[in-house]
Amino acid sequence: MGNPLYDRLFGIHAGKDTPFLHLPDGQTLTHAGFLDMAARIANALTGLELEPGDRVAVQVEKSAEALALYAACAQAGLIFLPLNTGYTARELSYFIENSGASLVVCDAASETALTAIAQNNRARLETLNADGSGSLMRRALGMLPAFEPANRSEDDLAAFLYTSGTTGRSKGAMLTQANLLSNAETLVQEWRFTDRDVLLHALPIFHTHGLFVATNVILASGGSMIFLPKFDLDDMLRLMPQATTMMGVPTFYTRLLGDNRFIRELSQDMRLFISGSAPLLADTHSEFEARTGHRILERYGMTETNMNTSNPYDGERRAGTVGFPLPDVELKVTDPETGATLPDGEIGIIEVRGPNVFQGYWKMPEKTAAELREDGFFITGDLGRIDEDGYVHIVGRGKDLIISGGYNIYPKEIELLLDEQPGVLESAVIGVPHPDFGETPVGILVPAPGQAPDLDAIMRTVLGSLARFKHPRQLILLDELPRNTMGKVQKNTLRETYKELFATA
Ligand code: MCA
Ligand code: AMP
Repeated sequence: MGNPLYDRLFGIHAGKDTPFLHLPDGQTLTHAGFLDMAARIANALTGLELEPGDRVAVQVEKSAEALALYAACAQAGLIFLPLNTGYTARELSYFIENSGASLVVCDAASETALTAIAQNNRARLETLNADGSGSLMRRALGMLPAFEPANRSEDDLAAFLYTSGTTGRSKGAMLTQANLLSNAETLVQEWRFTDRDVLLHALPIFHTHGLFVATNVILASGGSMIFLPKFDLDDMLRLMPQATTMMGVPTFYTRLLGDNRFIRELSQDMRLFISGSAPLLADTHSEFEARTGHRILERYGMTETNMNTSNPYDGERRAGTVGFPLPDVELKVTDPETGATLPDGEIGIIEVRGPNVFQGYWKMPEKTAAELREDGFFITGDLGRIDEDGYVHIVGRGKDLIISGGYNIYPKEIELLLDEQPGVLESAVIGVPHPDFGETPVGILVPAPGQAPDLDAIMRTVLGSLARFKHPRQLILLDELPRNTMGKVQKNTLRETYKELFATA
């Protein structure tokens, strides 16, 4: 039967001594060397009695070994569940429990905090550190560098990615091998990737963008990556002349443009800059073109769907739009009330269908039914329109979501925590414009009658409970929240009131 994901992304490189990862220490790992590492890890995983279909929850720093763990899971038929390194133990506990993970892999620094959580959920725990050390690699190094891939079909699950929900509970998006493969292979074609490409990779590898878009495209095309632990301006400027392509969130582009050392010559050997995960301002697009001569190619995707649309490689890359639906992806704009398809030009909710669309949320049939129609269309919650030339414009969000530096934050999750704090009657969390992160959350608190909530103490609680990127940059006390006649909080009014809060930050 085979294992399409392994065979088409990884196995195709067996025996190749061509570079795959250019690492921060100056070393280069070849495709063959990477596959050896992956096979050893796959042997270690099966040695831990994991079986195809088991979930492996992974919260580790970005490294070659971390990526090889992803390959090993594909090879052994395990479901890979990457987790943001910023998540606190409180957040992780939910993911481990909800997914029913059989194995937790974490940095040694989190071992103490996570051991009890793993034990409570009858999961094993292994460590993997940023430098490749830890118990998992100790096991792997004693193993053979060969592993017969587990038999899997394209319909088998390959990964769970948790996405926050409007109710505050995260949902595990179930992605099959076919979801990942179809998108990777389409993007290679659309963006003309070849084995000569060198991708400047500074994104985290626990999200769709850095893992499935960037890494899978390079795997499918046979190119290589300059694999940086994180976005660092000095590294980006130093290494760009060695790259041919870059993928980033808009913050990457605004930070590059904000530095005078980012001069045209640095990008003269680059053939393509791609942006996504959050709206790229048309101003950033034109400023980037003026500085470098390159027109950034913007595309649009989601955790549940991988990539949906892209501006064209050859045709006009239109600033402020996300381009056209990808081949095999159907996209329509519908009336939020009735679900009826709207004529081009009208604003409504974007819905998508295609081989890229996920299978539903793990163990959440009601939430799946609410967002994934029986006919296969996924209701994205993004507001958009299709212009007269077929370009898709995202004009806003029908869902209450804040995107900060490419990370999604659901206000409800923060509100639930704020509402529990002493002296707080209720709260509303809104996103306001931020020059570096695009948007940032601000918490508005209404004191309970006669109470004066201690904002510093509340911030300390937030600090220990939620990942850093979710922290409201400011807490504000207000006597009451603006409401409409139905009693619904008017977040638009609040956003308008506080839109200048970080205007010059
Ligand atoms: C880090 N911090 C953040 C963020 N990142 N706060 C808010 N929003 C963020 N995105 C915290 C840090 O912990 C730090 O805390 C402080 O803010 C400032 O850190 P700084 O050094 O400025 O940040 P950084 O480490 O340079 O990171 C910024 C970043 C990074 C480079 C924009 O967040 C990033 O790589 N974002 C990419 C996210 C991504 O891959 N999204 C794709 C999702 P302290 O103040 O305590 O020091 S996938 C997706 O959306 C779909 C599928 C799609 O279409 O792609
Ligand atoms: P996530 O749940 O992290 O996968 O984030 C997906 C969301 O990011 C989408 O539903 C959009 O709201 C947003 N998004 C992704 N790419 C773009 C883009 N190019 N322009 C505007 N919003 C985007």
